[in-house]
Amino acid sequence: MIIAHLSDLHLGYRAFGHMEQGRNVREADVARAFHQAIQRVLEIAPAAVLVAGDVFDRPEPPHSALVALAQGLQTLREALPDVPVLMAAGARDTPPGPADPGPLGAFDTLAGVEAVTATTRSVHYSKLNLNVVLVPHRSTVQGPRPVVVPNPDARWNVLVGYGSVDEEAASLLSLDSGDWDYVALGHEHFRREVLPGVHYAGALERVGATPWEEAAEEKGFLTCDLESGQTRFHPIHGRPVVSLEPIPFEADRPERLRERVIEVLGEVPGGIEEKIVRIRIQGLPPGQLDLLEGVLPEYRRRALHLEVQLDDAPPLSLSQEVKPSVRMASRLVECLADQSDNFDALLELVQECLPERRA
Ligand SMILES: [Mn+2]
Repeated sequence: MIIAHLSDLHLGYRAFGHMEQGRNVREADVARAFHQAIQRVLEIAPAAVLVAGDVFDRPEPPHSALVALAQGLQTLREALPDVPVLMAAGARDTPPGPADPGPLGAFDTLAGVEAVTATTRSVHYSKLNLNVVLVPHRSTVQGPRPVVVPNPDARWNVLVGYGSVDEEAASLLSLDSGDWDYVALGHEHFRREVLPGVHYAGALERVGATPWEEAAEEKGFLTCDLESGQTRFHPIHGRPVVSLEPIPFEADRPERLRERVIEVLGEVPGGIEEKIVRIRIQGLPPGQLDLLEGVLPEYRRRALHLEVQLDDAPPLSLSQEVKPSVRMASRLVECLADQSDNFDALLELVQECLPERRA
């Protein structure tokens, strides 16, 4: 039996202020990624579809985001009428008012759709012999910690939760991974297996504040075959994000900066057109930004977004003379490898290497 696990859709996300036909381009990208995922889910035809939170980008999403979700659910329900869709609200779906269910609450009324926004809910599908426990964000931050236990009468037990599960006191969800056939998590935007069978699917698009950090990571969703425990990643192709290698500013050749920027931007495979691009310059004093005057507008027109980040100059390379600690450590390693050495010899070595002792 295959289940699909999506998370962090962030419908209604907007960024960079670019509009196309009256709509924020990034919002349209995020909706497109969601619809792409739905199409892929239809091909897979899983037994259940799980969405582990941050369905919306904020608790008051634009109406267009509500429409995008409604359309996605409608497509799923029409093509796969027997496949339940189970969603747990994330922090982004949860308004501060404790009695306010937030936008996801409206979707809980639909047949075949569970949209849990406040307290933990356990749903049993006897035909599938499947039990799903849904833990929304609010239940992990309000009142006593939710009790999450599998249903011993079900063949398959799956948990859908939002938050952190690492073995730290601050983690929001405590669970024994051995109790579950699969744990579908939301909150982290990078795909990651926390423990065997416990997964973050990651976001479908690069919706974080620093998309550059996710430039090299493929986005998408997961499926799991509960019989074999095998998971599979299904990539979704969102808007390309390009993070360019930093350009060091050469104070003695300031005119070189212009050339380097043009070179680096020109070398992006496939061009920078319609991409989200970051260029970093190391060691350029902000007062000298006018060195780039006239260079950037053309690239800004071509890219969807061009971010110029000024970094501190990299630290000077270590002095030629190896630092005492490094010297000491390497000598210690040598010394320990030679088992004939005794404690006195080690002590002598350490003293010899300490800076005070050096002539
Ligand atoms: Mn998120």
